[in-house]
Amino acid sequence: MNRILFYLFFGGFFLLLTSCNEKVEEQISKKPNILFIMSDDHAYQAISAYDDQLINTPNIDRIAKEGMLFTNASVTNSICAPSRAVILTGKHSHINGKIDNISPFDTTNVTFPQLLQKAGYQTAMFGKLHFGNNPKGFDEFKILPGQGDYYNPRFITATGDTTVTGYVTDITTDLTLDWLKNRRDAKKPFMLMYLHKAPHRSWMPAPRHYKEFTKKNYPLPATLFDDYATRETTAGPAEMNILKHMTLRYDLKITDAVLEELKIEEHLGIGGLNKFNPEQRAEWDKVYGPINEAFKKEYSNMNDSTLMVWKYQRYMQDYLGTIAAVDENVGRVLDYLDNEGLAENTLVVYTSDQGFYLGEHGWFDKRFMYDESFKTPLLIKWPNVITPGTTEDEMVQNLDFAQTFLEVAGVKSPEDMQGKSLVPLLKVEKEKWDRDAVYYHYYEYPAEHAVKRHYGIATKEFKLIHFYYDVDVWELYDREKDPQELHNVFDDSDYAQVVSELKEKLNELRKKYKDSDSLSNQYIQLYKDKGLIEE
Ligand code: SGN
Ligand code: CA
Repeated sequence: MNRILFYLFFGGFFLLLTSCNEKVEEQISKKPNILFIMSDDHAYQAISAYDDQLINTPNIDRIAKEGMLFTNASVTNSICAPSRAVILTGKHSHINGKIDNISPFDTTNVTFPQLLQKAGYQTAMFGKLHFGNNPKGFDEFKILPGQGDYYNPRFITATGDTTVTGYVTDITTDLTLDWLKNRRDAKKPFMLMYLHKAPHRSWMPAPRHYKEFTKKNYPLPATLFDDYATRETTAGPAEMNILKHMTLRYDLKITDAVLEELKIEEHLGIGGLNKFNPEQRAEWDKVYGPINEAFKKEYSNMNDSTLMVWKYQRYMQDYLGTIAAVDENVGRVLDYLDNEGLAENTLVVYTSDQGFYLGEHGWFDKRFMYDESFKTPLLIKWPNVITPGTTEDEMVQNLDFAQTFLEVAGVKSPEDMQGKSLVPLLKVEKEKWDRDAVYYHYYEYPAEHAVKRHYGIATKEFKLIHFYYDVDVWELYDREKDPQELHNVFDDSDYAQVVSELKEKLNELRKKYKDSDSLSNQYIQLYKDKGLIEE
């Protein structure tokens, strides 16, 4: 009797597993739609699915609730246009050639949208690309020129430019929904890139969020007053400290009149404020006027420490204010997919072009291989494939998107793409994921924010970084013991063995990805040729 029960139970369990797997395979074979949502500079610390201390983002969180939250997603080069080039080509910056924001993207590169378009996908892109040229492989695109504007933005289209009155996050979404509603061919699968400018500097929220966010006070990050000990020549010289480098006028919206009265001189202009029409300006002044008045009164009593805290709070109010609109608009698009019955067969990704410092190490901006800018948010939902509410801690990178989307669409990836499809991780039954280290290389120096050139390797336990060009400095972080990366233990004899093993592993990765000192030198020469650095 017991034996019969045993066979019945395990037989049933086996049948259930087989039918689950069949369902997953059936769904995968369906050629799903792909919706790729990316914002610009959106720190994972500012998504409540990761951390709810700063802001509530219920709509972005929905993607994790219905799908998967990646806790170890990183970029290969933490800066805007290079990250986008890596995403589109599936190749590291040193191979696709887009090492920084300065040079235009080489359009002879093959990108995954071109391959999907050839395979019968409809393709469209709306929002920020930041390439210096138009994207290839898209049936339709409306993109912002360069960084684009928060208010009344101009868009580049295949048939000419158009300027739209309003707020960029709302407009990018309107354009996206308009395409889905009116120009999508229901007979074909689609791949849609919906790319927000927000929350990029200079952090200008939508009018409906001015009041709520400027009233808030945020918890101070533990490393706000980092003194950069053990990182004196690398983190130390970076020009992205909130106290020293964040500007009152451009970043924190203190007016010329107030600055003049306080005898504060600043070189950066008024940014997006000059794009307002009179009605928009009036709405802005109603809320930001009193902030200016209060600052005028308080300024003379401030010391470095109180000014740092004041600046941090102002920074967070505006940065997070812009995210509120991103979250609402992501909700609009998800609702549309749900209501039209499209959600069932659509894979949705939410990510950022890189992470961002929200006061950690005293900083704003990104670029470093330290966690807050190296890691990036990643949430994916794919009904009937991903088990809702899953958390995934394997090491994945923006390098992996191209091959993931190609596999999802049943298209073979070109041999020279360098990532790895995430599909095995997305399936209910995980196949083996044999990556235990990732590679990183940042180039844009000398340049704004003064973050030195560096490359490195990260495993779950350690991070080894080499800063070069005008320094020759190695750093090692014990990620488990020192998650805030405050103690460079490269010279600590206890870690000698780790250093030697990681150096070897780093060399292997550099070989595998075809990076080398001679390539680094060629990219330095490029800066010399362009007159960006002196011979
Ligand atoms: C602008 C910003 C920088 C930022 C870069 C790159 N300065 O130059 O703070 O690091 O963009 O950002 S600003 O004065 O123009 O706002 S990226 O996301 O496009 O790479
Ligand atoms: Ca960016």
